[in-house]
Amino acid sequence: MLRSFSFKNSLPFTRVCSKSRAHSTLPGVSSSLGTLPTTQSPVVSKLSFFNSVTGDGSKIPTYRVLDGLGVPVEGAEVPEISEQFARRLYEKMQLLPTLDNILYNVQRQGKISFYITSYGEEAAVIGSAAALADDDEVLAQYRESGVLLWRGFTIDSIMAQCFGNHEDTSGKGRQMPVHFGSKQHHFHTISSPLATQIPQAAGVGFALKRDPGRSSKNVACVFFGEGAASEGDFHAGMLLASTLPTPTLFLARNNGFAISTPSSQQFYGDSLSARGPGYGIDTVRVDGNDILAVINAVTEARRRCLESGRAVMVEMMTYRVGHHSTSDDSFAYRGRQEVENKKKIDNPITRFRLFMESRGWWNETEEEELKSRLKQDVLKAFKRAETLKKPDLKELFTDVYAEEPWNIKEQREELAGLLKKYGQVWEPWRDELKSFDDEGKKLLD
Ligand SMILES: Cc1ncc(C[n+]2csc(CCOP(=O)(O)OP(=O)(O)O)c2C)c(N)n1
Ligand SMILES: [Mg+2]
Repeated sequence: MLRSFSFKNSLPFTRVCSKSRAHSTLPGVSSSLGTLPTTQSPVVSKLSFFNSVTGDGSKIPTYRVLDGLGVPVEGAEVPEISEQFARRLYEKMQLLPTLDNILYNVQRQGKISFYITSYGEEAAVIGSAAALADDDEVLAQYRESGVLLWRGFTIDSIMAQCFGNHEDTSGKGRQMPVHFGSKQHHFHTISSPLATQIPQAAGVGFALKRDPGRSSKNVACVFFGEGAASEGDFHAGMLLASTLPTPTLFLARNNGFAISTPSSQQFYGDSLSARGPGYGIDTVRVDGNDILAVINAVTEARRRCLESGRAVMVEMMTYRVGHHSTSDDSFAYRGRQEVENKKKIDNPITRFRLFMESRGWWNETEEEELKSRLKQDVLKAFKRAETLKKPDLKELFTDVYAEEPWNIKEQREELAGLLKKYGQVWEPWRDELKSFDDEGKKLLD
């Protein structure tokens, strides 16, 4: 077990022992008055309010392994990773901005409708993925495609989903770009309404607990932003997971913004970490731009989750360097200089690269080779994806219901009628129909 950082699961006047909860009193307060009959709460005679998890009013600390220049901080335990593993981490971190750069521009060219980048959050996402088992169930928000990449989801599959072509086997082209899902990779399909994945994850944790083949083997891991944590669903999910209890791992990406709303307007207390102990959940705050800190924290959090069968939370402090999405211009609400500074001072990729260089595991030539290879791979996949046809048009009406309801039938028949009438005579439709595998013909059967 790691000793150099601690999880919090108590208010100031209690201490958590490894198995049972022992309670001492606030400094200077006598506990000789015993406890209430209904709880273990010690009775005191001094009126005292509290508003801090640390007890002394200080902020919950942030766990770090590497400093901003990739040098281990004093007393830190560097996880024992091999050169090969470090290279895999680095390559996947670099793949994210390569994909983001190209797909952002592809959206700007009007070839896909939407895109969301992971800029600045590469360590939080790849580090978490690396600390999980590949068959842990992941319920993501939308900025975590790196988990899929870590698990072997291919660049072609990323493109297929974004273009909605017939290789998008999970969504069959019916989802917005970035709404990835893959049963094979234990990655539940992203849903746009914020925070819905959080109570769902508590339920997935419950299902795992009830499955003899997977209980004590897998966790349900849920990613969410600090903005999503302002939704009621966050609290419902935390409560459910902590009381049932279920092995649910809460991974919060605190990246400073919910579109244009800064995190300072999301909470008044000590951010998300302060909420964990309120639900009796072991919690730790970590530097989310330090991949080694993320790996240590998530590894230990997952271990606790499995050992106790209870929820655990990790809050990863990071910064959203990119715009919220292709529908946003973040310079309307934050300064360019602030973003430029963050890119330089706290860059998660540079930090890890410097660490690797200090071990003799990386150099300038390899850096250039990797970047050029990744760019070629992504461009090749993009060019291929845009030539592939979309799934059959009739797939638009399938899969949601076991039996087709009357309103879907009505819509399907209406479209079939319009296609019969205009499909071959109206040029825009004739051209558009060619982009589907069945050219719309199966709808007319
Ligand atoms: C219920 C709901 N309300 C609003 C939105 C619009 N929306 C999409 S993303 C977002 C911000 C979420 O911020 P955060 O959870 O911090 O995640 P981040 O984008 O920073 O990764 C909002 C408000 C939505 N998708 N769903
Ligand atoms: Mg955010």
